Amino acid sequence: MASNPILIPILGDQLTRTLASLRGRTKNDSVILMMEVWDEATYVKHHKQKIALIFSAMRHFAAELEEAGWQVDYVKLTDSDNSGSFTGEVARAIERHDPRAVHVVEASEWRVQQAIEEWPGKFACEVEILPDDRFLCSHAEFEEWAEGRKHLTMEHFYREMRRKTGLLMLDDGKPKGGEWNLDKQNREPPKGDMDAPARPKFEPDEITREMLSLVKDKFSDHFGDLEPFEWPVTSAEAEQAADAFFAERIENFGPYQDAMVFGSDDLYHSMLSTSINCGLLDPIALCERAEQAYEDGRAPLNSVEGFIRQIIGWREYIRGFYWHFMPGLEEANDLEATRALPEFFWTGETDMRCLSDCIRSTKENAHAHHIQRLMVLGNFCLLAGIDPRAVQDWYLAVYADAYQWVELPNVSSMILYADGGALATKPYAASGNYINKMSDYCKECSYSVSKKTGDGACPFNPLYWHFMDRHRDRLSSSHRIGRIYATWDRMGDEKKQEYLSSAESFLETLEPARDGWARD
Ligand code: FAD
Ligand code: DLZ
Ligand code: SF4
Repeated sequence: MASNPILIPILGDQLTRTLASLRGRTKNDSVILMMEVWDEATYVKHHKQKIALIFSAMRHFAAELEEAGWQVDYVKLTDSDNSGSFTGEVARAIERHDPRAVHVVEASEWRVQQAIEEWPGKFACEVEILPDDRFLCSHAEFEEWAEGRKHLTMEHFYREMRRKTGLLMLDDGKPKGGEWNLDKQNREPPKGDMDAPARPKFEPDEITREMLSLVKDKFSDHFGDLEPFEWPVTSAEAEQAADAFFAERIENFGPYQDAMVFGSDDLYHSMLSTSINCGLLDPIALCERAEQAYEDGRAPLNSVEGFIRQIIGWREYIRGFYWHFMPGLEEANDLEATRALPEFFWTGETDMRCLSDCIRSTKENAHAHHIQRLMVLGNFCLLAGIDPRAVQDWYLAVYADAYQWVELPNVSSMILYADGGALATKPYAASGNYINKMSDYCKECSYSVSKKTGDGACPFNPLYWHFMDRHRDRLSSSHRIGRIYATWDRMGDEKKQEYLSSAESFLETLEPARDGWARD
């Protein structure tokens, strides 16, 4: 290399060939730095598959860059001098390469971005922090949109993103099909024989097998099954997974988005979040493919609009929301929930069939689909009043697609209403009735979903009213909830007391999780 190079650190969720820090650089004026570091692998005790996935994807990405002629300085977890942190490793790389500047793309997470922002003061060379333009909406654009709004309504943001991208838009500025949002068509309960085509599973190659051994050796006390390990770990594999989704599952994605079937973990979901979030897939390109499926007559508008809304609506909104409310969001606990997370969240050992199936899928796949995360696991945490910090740690640790920027607003704001309604206008609270309507869980559960109180009653039933009753002062002002309190008020005192004491008896049976599951 003729003169001092540019040092380009690439983090584990920045595995994108068109990353801003790589654009415009030449292969002989830059050194790429990738770092497996203990801090990242253990700030929560991530699911074993999540660590194997990130490390394997990082090593594959480094190998591809090298193959293309880039100089990559790759620090392995087990290198004897590894300092264990991004900052420590950049400092060591500066000593090795004497760069004229460090060019890094901003971190997706607050914790890491705080560390990066200290680099200019710490290092002698120039440090340039570039915006992550893999997201559609920049921080400044979100702030501009949020400015002066009483409520940050996702639907309004989503329409802006539709206009900005032109996705599913007509030339006259109207939405294709005449409506912006077809969610009402996307609430079909499961059919008797839901036989969704299986997603492609990827056989571990030599690099992945090495990572599986590493995880077995170093992270055996972390939650979750390591094998079978079937995630895509390269952009080529991730594209294959996307091809299969667009060929076989998008058609039914919309209608069955909220359906749950015992033992069926993927249904018609894309299963692409792990690849999108670490940078192997371009989210906007996926939306364009979805629109093409509609134009070609291969998928109905409700499926395509639903998919596009999840990505340019929810995913982008959640990211903007995170940066808007951090750092306070981590501490938010508007409903003053203090109960410990139950031990069964880590073991799956509960007689509640819905919860045990969602936790089984989480343990086996490092994945559960959205409605399981929201209306089974999340609903339980909300109704039982579990401490938001414990719930955050659990969701961040157990899902292979979890990074704090996307996990925290979904947990704190969407499921726990811990931010007092900044995201949702009312809590996503439901009794067993909802789960029974949208799944086949209840048929063979040892609890009875139709029984409201007492022995054998579905615990969600009394928990629902216990939640509503204990938060009445806080929630009754919402016009969307008034009807529910009217129902409660029509019940006699005796019935109300039965609900409350059933819920309390159930809550007393919950064994708190032992220390050490989520953090050392
Ligand atoms: P699909 O159902 O196929 O949806 C397509 C894509 O839309 C997803 O891949 C994802 O990129 C995006 N998407 C959908 N819903 C959301 C959402 N609410 N927020 C952001 N993006 C969304 N998603 C994560 O990527 N990481 C997380 O850590 C995460 N934690 C969650 C925690 C809770 C409590 C809840 C309720 C949801 C969470 N989600 C999270 C959102 C959603 O559950 C997952 O994105 C989805 O299950 C991933 O599976 P899929 O790729 O098959 O998604
Ligand atoms: C999730 C994760 C893990 C487990 N390990 C690493 C790592 O060792 N090196 C790395 O660069 N990234 C890792 N990641 C992803 C990072 O946590 C993620 O890129 C940042 O937190 C984003 O802010
Ligand atoms: Fe879950 Fe209640 Fe149905 Fe059992 S009866 S599966 S606990 S909702």
